[in-house]
Amino acid sequence: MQLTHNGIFISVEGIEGAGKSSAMLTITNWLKDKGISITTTREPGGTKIAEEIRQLILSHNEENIHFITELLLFFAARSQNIHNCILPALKSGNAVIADRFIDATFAYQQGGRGISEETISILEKLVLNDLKPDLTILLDVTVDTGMARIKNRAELNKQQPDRIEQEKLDFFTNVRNCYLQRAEKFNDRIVIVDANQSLQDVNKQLETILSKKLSKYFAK
Ligand code: Z5A
Repeated sequence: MQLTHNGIFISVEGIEGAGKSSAMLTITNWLKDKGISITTTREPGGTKIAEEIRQLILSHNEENIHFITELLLFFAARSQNIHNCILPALKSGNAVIADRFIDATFAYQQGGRGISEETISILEKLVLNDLKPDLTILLDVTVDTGMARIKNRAELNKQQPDRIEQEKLDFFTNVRNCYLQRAEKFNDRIVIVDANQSLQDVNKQLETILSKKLSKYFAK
């Protein structure tokens, strides 16, 4: 099957432990089965410089990172990702699948940190310049379930939480609520998946959404 336009841009969102990693894999395999070339990326990250900015954002520092500095760092990484990874891939006709994109900034920096929507929108306009995903999958999980999964994974891998993962439950509740509000506001683009279910059921939901939402991109 051929894409009828140059590329397709899909982002995957959700709080910690929502299951983004396995959803990325399911989406990739679904598109590959249709003969589509895939570029995967993640935010913050996706290019060498953006990955270096990621390290800076997520590591524990002696010096406090001000929330506006943090916001600018997310957008600096995103600018690199857009210009050096996402746009070239879309222009060559690939499907780009991003583990987080702009909705994460509204959810975490507006919902979590309390920065105004207007401030974030100014940077959105500057950096994205009207680029937006064709489809955003929001894996919605309760904060308790998400945190329990992360705790299990950390115990298994003997990992410490990163700088953002160590935030309190309230922070993640606000992040989740902001994601849900955006899903309501942009209901033509953002589709909610109930990620509290088993991996098998989540995958079924994903495949149904992909078939429904992406059929228009494939030639008969
Ligand atoms: N951030 C921000 O603040 N602003 C921004 O603009 C952007 C990001 C872009 C890095 O993100 C951090 O940056 C993140 C948001 C912030 N902050 N935090 N904290 P990241 O995406 O790189 O990191 P993450 O959100 O911490 O990823 P994660 O914890 O790995 O979440 P996940 O990918 O959804 O987790 P997972 O590996 O898919 O699943 C976690 C575990 O649960 C794993 O053991 C799975 O096997 C298990 N799992 C998953 N789904 C299920 C189901 N359905 N049933 C049972 N078990 C499951």
